Amino acid sequence: MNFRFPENFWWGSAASGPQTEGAALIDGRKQSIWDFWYSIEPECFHHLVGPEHTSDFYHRFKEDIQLMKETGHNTFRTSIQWSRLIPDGTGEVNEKAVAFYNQVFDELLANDIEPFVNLYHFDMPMCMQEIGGWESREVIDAYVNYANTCFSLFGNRVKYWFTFNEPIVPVEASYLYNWHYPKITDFKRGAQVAHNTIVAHSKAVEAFKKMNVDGKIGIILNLTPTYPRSESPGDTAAAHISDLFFNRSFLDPVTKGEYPSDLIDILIEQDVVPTVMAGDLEVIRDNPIDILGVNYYQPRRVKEKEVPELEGTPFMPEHLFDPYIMPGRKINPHRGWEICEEVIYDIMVDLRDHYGNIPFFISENGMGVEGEEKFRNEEGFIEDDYRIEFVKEHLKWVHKGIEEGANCLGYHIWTFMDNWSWTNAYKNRYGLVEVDLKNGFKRTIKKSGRWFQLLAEKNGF
Ligand code: BGP
Repeated sequence: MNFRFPENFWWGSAASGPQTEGAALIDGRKQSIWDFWYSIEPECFHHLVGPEHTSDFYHRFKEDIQLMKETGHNTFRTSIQWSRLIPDGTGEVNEKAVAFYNQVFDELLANDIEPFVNLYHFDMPMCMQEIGGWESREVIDAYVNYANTCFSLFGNRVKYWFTFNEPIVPVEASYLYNWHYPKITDFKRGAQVAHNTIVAHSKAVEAFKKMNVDGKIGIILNLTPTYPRSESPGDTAAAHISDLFFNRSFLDPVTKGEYPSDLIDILIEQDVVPTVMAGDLEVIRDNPIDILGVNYYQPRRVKEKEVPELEGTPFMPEHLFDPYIMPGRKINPHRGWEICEEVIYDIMVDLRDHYGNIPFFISENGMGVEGEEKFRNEEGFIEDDYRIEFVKEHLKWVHKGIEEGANCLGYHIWTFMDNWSWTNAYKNRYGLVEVDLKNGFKRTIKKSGRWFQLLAEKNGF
């Protein structure tokens, strides 16, 4: 074996409630923005497939947890759906949801799989969106109440908590680039959403600490390190700015308790500073996380802005740099994302050297592929050697980072079983386990799932 990992390393996968539970409006759950958006614009979703079924984990979690065992999991992350637990956003708790999540956590624990629980995975309850979503202070309070409810209901079973998954994605997708509902394109409103999300996060961490829950709390960030086209001052300045917007905007406040000062300078200069209420900066300062989840898929490459924006165009970060496509880059054609394995090591070194060597784990990394059924072998399972290679090549760099002192505690693949991926629906498959939509969501372990079991058993490869 060439790559042995530290003892008690976390091997497992990540998923989310909205992408796997199905049972959309069953047992008291109410709409999230996804259910609502699908009801008004189904054409925005690949093959018109919406969030109503999504793999049916709600009914099949026992079978699924057995498959997690068979694929070597010692840990598994999913998320609680706010719209299931507290269907009206605030107020009454849905007892059927409590029973469901308790059964899931108990079943995981009974199978020696540690549950990691995330509280928010892009899934704003529709009733909360109607009162302003993350632009509203009321929604911050409602979220903190929801988080508190989760800690007190499940804190006896769950020891690893995460406030948000990729909180920058709703900012980008719903407030800057017109990808997701409510499709607003307004930087200042996006900045408000980002700030309010960080306040909500910090208040949830504060509540967790006050409650003295026996466990750790953190956040999951998608880090997309930025590389300049060249070492020229213009290109490196462009990369620095992009890094401020897309990585350090969230990473710095949740770990160091403050926003990068040069990011604030840019917002002031562009006249897009969000409203900051009394006490916000203090709550951010006083509540650093215990643990960080790092989702890594792709780097970001930029170059100096070539043609300046027209005077008066509403501000966007891309006014300060241009995207750069590196010649000869390796790409996953199904998703359009660059594959660059060593970037995962650069993230680890950055966390080691600039973020106090904070404990972290790779909380998502994976490869979405369309049309996987063509790789089915005679025995009936999918031979996804490309996925095994993808994971191995990333793990080599993770191993090197650990050897050089980075504080990495585990590796979670995205994802356990093929699932519904937002507007891409079931287009690209990421699972260790196939979900056959034509055969009642039948589950079959792929070659990568079998390989992952050996990886976890041997604690290396
Ligand atoms: C991450 C999200 C996941 C998952 C994954 C794959 O950004 O946390 O929810 O969807 O990306 O991306 P996609 O589904 O867009 O292919």
